[in-house]
Amino acid sequence: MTKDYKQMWNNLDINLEAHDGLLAVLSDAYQNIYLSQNNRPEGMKYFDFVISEVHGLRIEEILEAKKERKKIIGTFCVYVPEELILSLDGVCIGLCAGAEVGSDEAEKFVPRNTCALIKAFMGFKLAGLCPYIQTTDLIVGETTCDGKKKAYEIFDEITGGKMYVMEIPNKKGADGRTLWRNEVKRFAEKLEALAGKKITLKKLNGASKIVNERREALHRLSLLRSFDPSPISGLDALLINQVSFYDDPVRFTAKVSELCDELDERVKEGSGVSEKGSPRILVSGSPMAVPNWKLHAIIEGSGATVVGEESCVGERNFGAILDDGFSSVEEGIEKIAARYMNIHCACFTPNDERLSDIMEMAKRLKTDGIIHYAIQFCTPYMVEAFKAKKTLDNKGIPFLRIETDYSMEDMGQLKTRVEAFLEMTGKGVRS
Ligand code: BJ8
Repeated sequence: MTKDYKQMWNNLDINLEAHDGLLAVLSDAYQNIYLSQNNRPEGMKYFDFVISEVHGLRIEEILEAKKERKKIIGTFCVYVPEELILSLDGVCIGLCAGAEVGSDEAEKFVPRNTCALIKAFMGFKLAGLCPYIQTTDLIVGETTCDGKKKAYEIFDEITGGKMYVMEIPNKKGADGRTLWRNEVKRFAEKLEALAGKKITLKKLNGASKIVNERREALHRLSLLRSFDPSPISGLDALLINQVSFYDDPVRFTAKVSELCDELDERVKEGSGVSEKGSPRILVSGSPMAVPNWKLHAIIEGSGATVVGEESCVGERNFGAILDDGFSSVEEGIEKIAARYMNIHCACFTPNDERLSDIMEMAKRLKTDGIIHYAIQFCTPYMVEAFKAKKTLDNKGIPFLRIETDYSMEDMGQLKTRVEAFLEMTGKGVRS
């Protein structure tokens, strides 16, 4: 950290002692997992810096924005339309949910067999460890999986009534789309009431451009990973996708674009993070919120490269580009609603589009195998894995199903399974 933020954290009611412990663990993990990698692109220095300041400088920036009367909106899902938040000069932040913290406190409110992501967002708040939650004016939930939608009722009480829940349909038919369009309108009205101003066409077009440019930069990064050798590790690409949820979007896009220029050069030189011909793995499934780096660390520690994430912290977040350049706010809201319905979360039924996305990515990224990742007790992804496996088995693409949580206890067992899987792909384990 560039300076001492204790006073700021204290003002935000952070549990200083526990928070110091969390930052120490995070820093060690980062050192071991990230900074020990070979041949990292220079452009990763910016993202290393962002992570080192994850609860420092970025929080300071958000508090500055609050002083300028900007509203801080916390989110947990890629269905929340960021364009609307930015069009009212708000700041959109994906909240902390990727580490095993405050589980004991969380389990006083939710059953033990709740997914780690839900327990983590409750645990971060209950243990006083997330400065982002403390800065929020509104926290937006969604009726996606049952665990989340019921946990939000409790979270509303815990956060003193900050929750606002968007209703997401279960099916994408005409009725579902109408419901969703109305929800997007209702959300726009909620934000307008909070900000005390109206969304203008100019602002909505400007905000849509900012978010689309970030999507395009992340898409460019994704395309660069299709080269062999990949010019960037899966761990680094995952980190960039994680950072996209809380960094300033304009600055973030500029930094990803700079990094991609460097990666272009690497591709021309044939230089990468692994030997040409190393196993290439697509990870598909539940989202991996920061600092959940466990599976990528195991896969890449076994000599393979993760070349893509069919995940909300990955392709599902940036894959669909918004048809922007609206001629009215109403048209903008229609198109925004339509764009978000193109995200293929396992919470929908049927969800065959996700299977097509996996196939498309497997082909584009020239993958040797797919590792399906479900957070333990995440029913939508655990169940959908069966269909995904059947589809990929039929195409002869190796497929491994993994269910795990945020603890490190099963690291050895997972490594053995991943190594056996890499052998099965015909590429074997390289170290
Ligand atoms: S669009 S994946 S971000 S809901 S891991 S809490 S699903 S039990 S996070 Fe998600 Fe939006 Fe869908 Fe994406 Fe429930 Fe599963 Fe836990 Fe999950």
